[in-house]
Amino acid sequence: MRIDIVSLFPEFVAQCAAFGVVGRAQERALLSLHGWNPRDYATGNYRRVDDRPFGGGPGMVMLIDPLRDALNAARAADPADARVVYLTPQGTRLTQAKVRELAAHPRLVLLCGRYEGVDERLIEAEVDEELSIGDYVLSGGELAAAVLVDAVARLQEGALNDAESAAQDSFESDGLLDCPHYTRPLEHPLGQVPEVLLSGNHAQIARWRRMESLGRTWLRRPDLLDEAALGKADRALLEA
Ligand code: 6GU
Repeated sequence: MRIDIVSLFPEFVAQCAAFGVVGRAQERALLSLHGWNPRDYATGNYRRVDDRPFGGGPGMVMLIDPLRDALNAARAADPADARVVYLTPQGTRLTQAKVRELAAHPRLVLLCGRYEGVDERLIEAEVDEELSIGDYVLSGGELAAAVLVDAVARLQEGALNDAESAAQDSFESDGLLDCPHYTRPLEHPLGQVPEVLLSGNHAQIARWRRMESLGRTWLRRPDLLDEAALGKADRALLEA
């Protein structure tokens, strides 16, 4: 998968993607990242990329042309049809379902705004989809782009090692929160390891983990239970 980042700070997103699973995905050529800076397409002595908003008010708005030229340069760099995503708090909320959908595209262009926003005409003309990563304000789209890059990279076939993939399957497929995990040492001043995990009884262990997942989801994120893939046995536990 190829992802192009259009941003005043493309190196920032690249740095976020240099480590761990995402860095490895790049080493394995499952992901390639390319940055495009609107500043490089700005004209005039000052290389302006923003200006004051019509109608007045605080802050600056990003100019159409430098962004559009950077976007077109990104598009022209590869013939595959790119899905253009603008990261903005006005977008629809990013979910794992959306991540899965985007991860299946061979090519994404991520547009990061800075300042108070981007001229709306550019968004209307060039953007396929607007996404937000949550209900809080970031000073630019770069961190959101980095979040999206990480989430789609780890879904590329071969990005995760076997153990990571297995963990991913059990958690991601049913939409519940993960259960608690423990490792050595068995005895520790901070507490005990639940007995069942030492039993060697795999059916009991699976049942315990399922109960923990259901319980945590019920306590912490009851909203997820409406969408979760629950079986009859799960429903019986929750409704008891
Ligand atoms: Cl995508 N951009 C900005 N600037 N702030 C955000 C966001 C995006 N998602 C949540 N907050």
